[in-house]
Amino acid sequence: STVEAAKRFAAFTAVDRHVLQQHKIIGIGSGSTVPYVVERIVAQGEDLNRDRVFIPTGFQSKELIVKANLRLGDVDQYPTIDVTIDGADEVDHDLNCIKGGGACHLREKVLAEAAETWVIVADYRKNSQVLGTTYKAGVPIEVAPFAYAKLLQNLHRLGSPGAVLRMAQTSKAGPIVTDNGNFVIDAPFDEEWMKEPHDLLTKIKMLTGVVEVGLFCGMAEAAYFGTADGNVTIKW
Ligand code: DER
Repeated sequence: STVEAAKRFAAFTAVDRHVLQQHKIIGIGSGSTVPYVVERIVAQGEDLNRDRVFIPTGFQSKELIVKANLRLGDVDQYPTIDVTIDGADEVDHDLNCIKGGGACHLREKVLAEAAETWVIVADYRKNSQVLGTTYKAGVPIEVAPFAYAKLLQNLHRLGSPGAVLRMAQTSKAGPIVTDNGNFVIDAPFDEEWMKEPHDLLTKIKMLTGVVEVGLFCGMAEAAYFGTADGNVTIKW
């Protein structure tokens, strides 16, 4: 499909430009675009990859690394990472992102912060001006399970009357549980709020029981978007 081809081209372009010979510690994000990142890194050859270690951003990311026979490392062994490549749910004109559609944003943000260079790869659907325009499910917020009911009340009061606990739709009764054993609340905010994502991030982060917020502000070096006509758009 054009979306898959767009993801693949974005991932290949970003790897070719940002995963260079001298890079030894490489962070691998989560979602459906990063498998193409791993594919392109594997294609760089065993000689290069033998001296590298790959840091996952969750269970799915770890499986990708292991299945590709790449060397697995952990962020506590390698607190500084040369480059991390990850997906996003939406990216605004300033490279601020909504992340957490896959409920992996706590470890993703740890690796984004630990990376000298953090690069986003996505298809054209994620390329936006103001957050919330295309990704309408709300800001993903990882929360401590015993605090979720209080947090829903506080988020409703803060400005998200539509905030809800993320329920598993299929194959599990009850709420989604993250790799860290936490719940996720999806909190939609109106455009006024989403025009100031850093301010919104701070306000949400301060609420008791919040573990991490799926707003990544001022962290990305560049964003690569595969386009529907087989090209790539780059924001930096
Ligand atoms: O949850 C996330 O932030 C993931 O990176 C994910 O949402 C990225 O989306 P993708 O599956 O379209 O790459």
